[in-house]
Order: sequence, then structure tokens, then C-alpha cells
Amino acid sequence: MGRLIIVSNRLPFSVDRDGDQVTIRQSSGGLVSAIKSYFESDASASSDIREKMWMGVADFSGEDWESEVQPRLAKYDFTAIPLFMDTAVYKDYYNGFSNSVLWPLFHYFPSLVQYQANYYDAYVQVNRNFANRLAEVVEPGDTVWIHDYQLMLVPEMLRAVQPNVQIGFFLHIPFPSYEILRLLPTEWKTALLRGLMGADLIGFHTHDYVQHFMQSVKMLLGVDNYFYTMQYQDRLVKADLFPIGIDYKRFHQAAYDSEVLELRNDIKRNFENKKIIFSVDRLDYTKGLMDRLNGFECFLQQHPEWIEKVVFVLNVVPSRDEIPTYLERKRQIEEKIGTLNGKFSSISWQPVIYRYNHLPFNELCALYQAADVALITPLRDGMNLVAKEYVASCVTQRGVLVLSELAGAASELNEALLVNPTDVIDVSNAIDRALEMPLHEQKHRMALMQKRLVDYDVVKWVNDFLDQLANVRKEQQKMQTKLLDDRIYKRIHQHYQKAQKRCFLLDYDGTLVSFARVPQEAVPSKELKELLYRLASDEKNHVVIISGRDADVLDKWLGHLPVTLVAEHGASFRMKGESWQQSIPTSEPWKEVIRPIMQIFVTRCVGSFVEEKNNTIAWHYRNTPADLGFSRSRELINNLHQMVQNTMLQVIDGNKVIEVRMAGFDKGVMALRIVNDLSPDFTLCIGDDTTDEDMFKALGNKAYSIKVSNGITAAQYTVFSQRKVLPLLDQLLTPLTETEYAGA
Ligand code: GDG
Repeated sequence: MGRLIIVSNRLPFSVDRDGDQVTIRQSSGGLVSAIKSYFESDASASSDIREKMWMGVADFSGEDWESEVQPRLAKYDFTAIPLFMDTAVYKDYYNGFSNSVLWPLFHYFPSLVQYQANYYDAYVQVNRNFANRLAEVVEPGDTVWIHDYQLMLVPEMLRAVQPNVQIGFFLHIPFPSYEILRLLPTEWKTALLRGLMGADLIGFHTHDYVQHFMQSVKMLLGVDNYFYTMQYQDRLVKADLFPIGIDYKRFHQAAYDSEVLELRNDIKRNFENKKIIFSVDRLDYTKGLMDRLNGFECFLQQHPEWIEKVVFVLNVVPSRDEIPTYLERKRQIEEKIGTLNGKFSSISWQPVIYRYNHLPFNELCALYQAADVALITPLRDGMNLVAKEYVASCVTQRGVLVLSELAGAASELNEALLVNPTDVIDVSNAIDRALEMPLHEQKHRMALMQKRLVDYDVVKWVNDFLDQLANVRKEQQKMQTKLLDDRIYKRIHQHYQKAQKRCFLLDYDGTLVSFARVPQEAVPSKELKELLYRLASDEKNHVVIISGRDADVLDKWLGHLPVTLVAEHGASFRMKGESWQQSIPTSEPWKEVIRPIMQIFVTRCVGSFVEEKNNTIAWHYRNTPADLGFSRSRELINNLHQMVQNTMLQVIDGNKVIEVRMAGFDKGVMALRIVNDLSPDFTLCIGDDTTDEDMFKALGNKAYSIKVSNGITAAQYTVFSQRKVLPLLDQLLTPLTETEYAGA
């Protein structure tokens, strides 16, 4: 690898100036500690990264950079690239679009969003500044890794000027469901998605966020996905989940540090004979501080036996205090703490110990270790590292984590007591359960969570992301070599000419004929029938039309030709010159259950219709408005998947069609059976649909496989349009001249 350039809103350090005195301080926060831990790790030292760089906005002046800051950075293991921004523009970009539009919206607080055009303009401007500066810096072979919601437009902007650069993007906050994203003005939301699609790999914390993102891309940009990959413009783009880890060793080892131990013992002594509940968060409405206090109040009311026997140490870290909503929340929280303490305190005890400051690292670790319970209940959180750090800090495995089910971390930390943060009774019960939990259960739960955190720590997270990014590059290169060009075609032609026994496996709709508005309209043209006749009349050729259509239609349209017909993806077939046979027993009753459901979706989605075949029932949505048809199809799939659980049925998500049929047969099984029976020395398989992928995969290298579309495929080659298929077959029938043959 060449150089690794990390790009984030801020540089990972701040500069404090007190008169002539300048000091450099490492910033806190998840991203900085993650990347810094990686930079300091052995894995990073032994990697083939030539140089590490970090680009971000500076919180110091250009003069200070030259004279004071740069000389002091020599000891750091990365090169800093500072950006200097106009203060007013930066404010609209950071406090404005980033933290008053994207942050509330992506955390499901749409009512707090301020839709101001000047905020968006500033966001575009700052993103462009980043991209321009990057374009000056990047060299061939570099990897650029852009972080977080402040810089969502940068990948596309950079790609426009440096098309070949390798770009990764990671979103640290949730990616919301499409319903939330669509609240943004169309120009903004499509620009954000296009921006991200400029990257090669887009990472998220959880599977849900990946799904939300891919659905939004499908709905707004009309780009489909296939196993987390998307074909966007002429590139393959991948989205995947990379749940960020922590520097496990650092927190675990802190437990043995003498200063941390002393602090921990002080805290324990201070609250002798009392259980300690602990939390630490930035001051932010997403962290659910008010709901947490309500939950704790409910607990004290429901469980008075714990009065004077428990304290809640609540640390709030100052944050974004230039934004009015944040200041207002602070006032409300402090008022609530006052009321709560006033209501329950005695002369010698108060239930909430509140602090509003930034804790030194050692004190944070001491608190993690002293706490009997960590109460971490955000209303939404991309991941939440505090929960993971607490688990890593419990070296004796004594301690209970109460965690919001709405934090990304909940999908990994299943052994925590998961709560709904707004449900005060749920929170109260969880606190009680945590305080009463037997030690063996605490240890059991902790051990399982710790194992997972050790296995996927922050270094693994970085390596995993960078490895996947490199893999996407390889896949892109493979894709580029797939287009069926003249050279490859000649090779196929030559092989055809030499072969003695040839097999053609040809899909019908979208391959031999173009898509029609309704299935009945896709009748074969005279030209197609003639071509198939000529192809099949050569006694060396065995032509198979392998389709999702039912037997009746295939018989009617193509039955007179000397070809094999396979209907309904292999459910029935008619070998050349023989009569129809069933591959599976026909059983009707299941259709009675599926039909009414599909009918409901016909009513709910104008333009859709149901097609019934012997062994399949299909709901088509090719004639519906794109948005509506697609979203209804997702709902239908959801319903059907639930219904077919534990049955022999399968639900197929086809090209603008959802089908239900018996499991155990598909085009792949059938194609392979035919090829194995026939043992041809030349096989050509052409198809356009997801169901044809089964053939491409099953046949592997036994056939030349060609996919009609520019999508991602298991086929060896692609042609971009259905119009290319008939000339391609036709040309095979024209013998190569001697020179052509020799030159192929
Ligand atoms: C984003 C996402 C996602 C906090 N207070 C103190 C302190 N911290 C440290 C913690 C932890 C980090 O800051 C906060 O972690 P979060 O997970 O809350 O992350 P954020 O940076 O707010 O934001 C979040 C994360 O990115 C990573 O992808 O998990 O969902 O919002 O490391 O230990 N550290 C010290 N004193 C404090 O008072 N020393």
C-alpha cells in the first residue's frame, strides 16, 4: 500500500495558547482514540503503509502552524495536513448543516432539524475545500479514508478529479431509515447519497444501517444491490458493516495501573456499603439523559429498599455549547437533578452525584472499575464506545451493563440488560435486576461480551476495513475485464466451430426478447423463431430455452421448434422430441394462501399484477411507479418470508417480480442436470435475471456464461443490451474464414 490519508472534520489534536505558551492536546472521542490506537499498534508498524497522514480543520491560525505547531508534531507518527476555514462558513457548516440538520435527523430527531439553505451551501463549500486540498495531496497508490457525517460529499468530489484513487468512507453515526432520510429536500438527500457513492467502500456500524443506506440508494438513485455490492455508473461500490471496536488492552491493563487503582479505591471508600451506578456522556439530546434520570427516579420510587444504598454518578462532558438546543437541555437536566436530589436526599446521602466536566483518562478508568452498574441509555447512538470500554474495564468480570437497545452496541452486546430508554419502568426494573444479579451470572455475561470485544478490537476494525477496501479494488478490476469484446467473442466462435456436441442454455424474457409491459406481449418475433430453428437444426447443437414462464406459454410460442423447453425455472421440462415432465410434484393448496396476499398488494400498488403458473405464483411490479413498486415489493417480501418459514416454499426476489415456488429446484440445478447428461464439449449460457445467476454459478467453468446487463454477476462475461444477443448467436452460425480462425 502507498500512503494512508485519514480525513476527518477536525485534526486529532487541539492547540491551547496562553499568552506565549502553546500546548498541544490530543482530542478525545471515539474516532481519534480508534485511529490513534491503530497507529500505535504493532499491526500498523508491520503493515506496508508507507506514510500516515491526517487531514482536518485546524483550531489554530496559519501563523501558529508554521511557527509553533508544526515543529512540535515531529514526535507524532503521522503527518498533519491542516485546513484553515473562514470562521463564518465553518460555523454554518459545523453548527449548522452538520449538527443542526444531519445530526438530529440521522438520530431520529426530525423536529430539531433546521432546514436552512445557507447551512447546506456552507456544507458544500467546506466539503469542496476538503476535496480540493486532497486532490493536491494524493498520489497514485494512496488510500484515502474519509470519516463521518460532516464529509459525506467529499468522496464524489474527490473522485471527480482523481478518478483512480482508492477511497473508503466510514459513517460513525446511525444511517436512518429511508422514511427519515426522505424528509430532506430532494437536492440535499440525493447529493449526500451521490457523495458517498464516490467511495469504493462505505462502512457502517450495524447491519440495519447498511440496509437503510442501500434502500435509500435504491429508492433515490435507482441503484440495485446484490450481496452488499452496487453497480454505480461504471464502478462497483460496496457497503458493509464494521462495528467499531475499542483498544481493549488499554482499558484492561489500566486496571493494574497503580494510580488508577488508588483512584478506584478512593471512590469505593467514599461510597462504602453503597452500590455505584455510573454513566458518562457528552451533553447531547441523543444520549437520553433526561429519560435516564426519569428511569432512576422511577427506580427509587418503586424500590425504596435501595434508598441510601445506591448512588448514581452521572458525568456529563461539555459539548457543542454554541448551539442553543444544547444549552437549554443542560439547564433542564440540572433542574431535574436538583429536583430529584431534593426529593430523595437525606442529611448523609444524596442519590445523584452530578459532574459537568471532562474526566482525565485515569479517573474515567477508575470509575469504570468502581461501578457496580453502568447505565448507558442513549435514545440513539451509532455505536457507543463507553459501553464497550466499561465491559473491557471489568477485569474481575464483576459488574452489569444496562444498555439501550437503540445503541448500535446493542447488536453486539446481547448479554447486557437491554432496555428501551424511554420506558421508565423497563429502566427501573433493569436497574433493580442489575443490582440484585448474582455474581456467577455477572461473570458469565461479562465473559461472553469480553470475548467478543477482544476478538474484534480497534486494530482488527481498521485492518478489516482496509482489507475490504483493497478487496473491492480487486473486484472492480475483475469486473472491468468482463465485457465481452471481439477478442473473446472470436475465441468462443472458434471453440464453437471445433466442437462436436454443443449445448445452448438460453433464458427467454430479457435475453431472447426484450421486456414487455405485460408478459403475454413478449411473443417471439419471426426473426427469433427462424434463428432458433437454424441453430437447433444443426445436429451438433442442443438448444435449451430455460425460462420462468409456464409450460403452456412456452409450448404455444416455441413448441414447434426442435428445442428442449424448461418451464418455471426447472419445475417442468420437455426434452427435444419428448413430452412434458414434472421435476417436482404439483401441489396446489399453498397457492390458496399466497394468492390473496398478492392480491392485496395489487390493490395497494397501482399497475402491479399477479401471474399464476403451474408451480409458481408471481407478483409483477414492472409497470408501477418506481418508488411505490419497490417499497411495496419490500413489504410483500417481508410478509411472504414470514409465511413460508418452516415450509418447502421459497420466495424469489426477481427483476421487478416477487415469486413464490417450491424450494429445491432452480435454473442452476436444471442447467447442470442437462449439461451432465449431455456432456457437451461446448456450452453457452445466456441470461439477464437474478434467477439466471443460479445457472452461472452452477455451471462455473463448464460453460461460457454471458449476462445481459451491466449489473454485478457470477457470469464470465457481460453484454450491455438485449439487442446484442440475437446477432451474437447468429454470427456463430457463420463459419469463420481461415484467417479469422487462425487469428482467433
Ligand atoms: C461517534 C458516535 C460512535 C467520553 N467522555 C470522556 C471521555 N470520553 C471518551 C469515551 C469514548 C468516547 O469519548 C466517546 O465515545 P462515543 O461512542 O460516545 O463516541 P463519539 O465520539 O461521541 O461519537 C458514536 C463513535 O463515534 C465511534 O464510532 O460510537 O455512536 O456518535 O471513547 O471514553 N474520555 C475521557 N474523559 C471523559 O470525560 N478521558
